[in-house]
Amino acid sequence: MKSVLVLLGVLLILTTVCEGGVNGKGLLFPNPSADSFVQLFPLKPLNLEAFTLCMRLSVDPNVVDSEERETILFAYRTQDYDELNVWQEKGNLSLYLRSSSQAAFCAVPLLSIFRTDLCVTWESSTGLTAFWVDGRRSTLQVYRKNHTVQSGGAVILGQDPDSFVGKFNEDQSFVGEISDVNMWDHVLMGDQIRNFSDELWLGPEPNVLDWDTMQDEVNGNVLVVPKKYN
Ligand SMILES: *[C@@H]1O[C@H](CO)[C@@H](O)[C@H](O)[C@H]1NC(C)=O
Ligand SMILES: *[C@@H]1O[C@H](CO)[C@@H](O)[C@H](O)[C@H]1NC(C)=O
Ligand SMILES: *[C@@H]1O[C@H](CO)[C@@H](O)[C@H](O)[C@H]1NC(C)=O
Ligand SMILES: [Ca+2]
Repeated sequence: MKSVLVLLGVLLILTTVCEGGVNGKGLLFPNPSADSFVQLFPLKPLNLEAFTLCMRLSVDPNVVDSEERETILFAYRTQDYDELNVWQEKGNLSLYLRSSSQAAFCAVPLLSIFRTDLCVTWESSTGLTAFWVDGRRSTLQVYRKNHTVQSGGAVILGQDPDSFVGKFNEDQSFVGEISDVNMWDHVLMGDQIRNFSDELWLGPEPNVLDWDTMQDEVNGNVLVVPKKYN
């Protein structure tokens, strides 16, 4: 019993639940790891027929841009599936919807030591998929037409879970900074996405993931970067 209590105490110290969210701050994943991650708690279940997912990213290019590496940028996994994952891998950005093998690939410039504003948009009715890098849109692709993203998963930054919030792999971990992870349940207009990139955001308020208000849970060696570094 005593050792259980000690273990519980250690777990409590390792896990910081931030009520009220990261509130505009950033997250620094300083080195590759198999146990540092941040779980985000969405405002509503992710059963989605369309989405816009945006975030700001800078990376350690010596690690993340090495030719053979796959680096997870965003993971949403249910018990059984990689439901919505975004990667940088072998020179492309990629979006996987309920698959670990079939993706929409996009050969945009690699992430760098300076901040990149990245948005991914997808809609079921047409399958149209785009990657937006610093407000510039990639060529549209058709991917997973008539698919629906399913609820019941966990949103994780920093690690790729191969099971529900588990089975992480250091070689796929994120190394760098992430902030402003926001998600809407529809495809925003190009002007709105460009304004996200220019930090002239006028709305609409994110209704699936809201970086300023959602709850999060920081695990392991992840630093919360004060707002003054924005
Ligand atoms: C990434 O892009 C390059 C160039 O467009 C392509 O040759 C390569 O096969 C792509 N990698 C993957 C994993 O699709
Ligand atoms: C779209 O998906 C729904 C649900 O999976 C299915 O019932 C329907 O037949 C599909 N429609 C087309 C046009 O594939
Ligand atoms: C984008 O920002 C500009 C400048 O603040 C504003 O005039 C414009 O209405 C915005 N566009 C959208 C679609 O929010
Ligand atoms: Ca994995």
